[in-house]
Amino acid sequence: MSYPGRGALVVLEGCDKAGKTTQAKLLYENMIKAGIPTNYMCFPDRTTKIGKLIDDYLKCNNDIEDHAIHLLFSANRWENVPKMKELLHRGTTLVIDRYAYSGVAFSSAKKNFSLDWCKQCDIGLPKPDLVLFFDLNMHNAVQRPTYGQERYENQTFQEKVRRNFLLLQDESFKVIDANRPIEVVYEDAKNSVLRAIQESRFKPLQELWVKR
Ligand code: DGP
Repeated sequence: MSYPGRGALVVLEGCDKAGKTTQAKLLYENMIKAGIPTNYMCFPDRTTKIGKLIDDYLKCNNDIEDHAIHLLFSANRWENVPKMKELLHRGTTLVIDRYAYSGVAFSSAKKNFSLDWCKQCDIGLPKPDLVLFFDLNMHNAVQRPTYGQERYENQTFQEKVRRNFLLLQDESFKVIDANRPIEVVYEDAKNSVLRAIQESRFKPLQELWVKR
């Protein structure tokens, strides 16, 4: 199958344990099976030098000042931009598990961090064509295996994160009810992704949070 034009930039967002990674992998595997050139990526990308610092921070093996860790998460996205652009312009759709919306929603849930300040370092990143926001009831989230193992996984914090995600909604957002069975959630996600692939093919890639 030949796919003219560019690939779509699809981002999966949500609070911890909302099922993003499961859905991102399902989307990736099924797009490949359908012959649609697709790559899976995730942020934080824990494989780079910056990513390793972030990994240690999340596992509470180190402490990094709040502004500094915010900038490191952003740097971890920027260091992957050349690869992302190359793939998109080659016609590959990117399915990305978390992006700058997590950056802003998590950091601005901390004391004295405004949404606006948190956005600054991610302005100009490639803008997603579609953001799937997986909305999971907190009561269901805390029941999921391994909940609570990493730094931000506590209910009060996650409730603030959820509110922040909803404040970041723009025209690319689709809210998905993640409380339903995996297959039902997947159908919803897949249909939106297929539409985004069709619609973004001949549209120029935009920049995130740039005011024109
Ligand atoms: P995950 O690997 O998807 O479980 O994400 C790891 C954790 O890091 C999760 O609690 C969400 C958080 N996180 C992801 N991106 C960012 C970011 O850019 N900034 C901050 N402060 N936290 C983030």
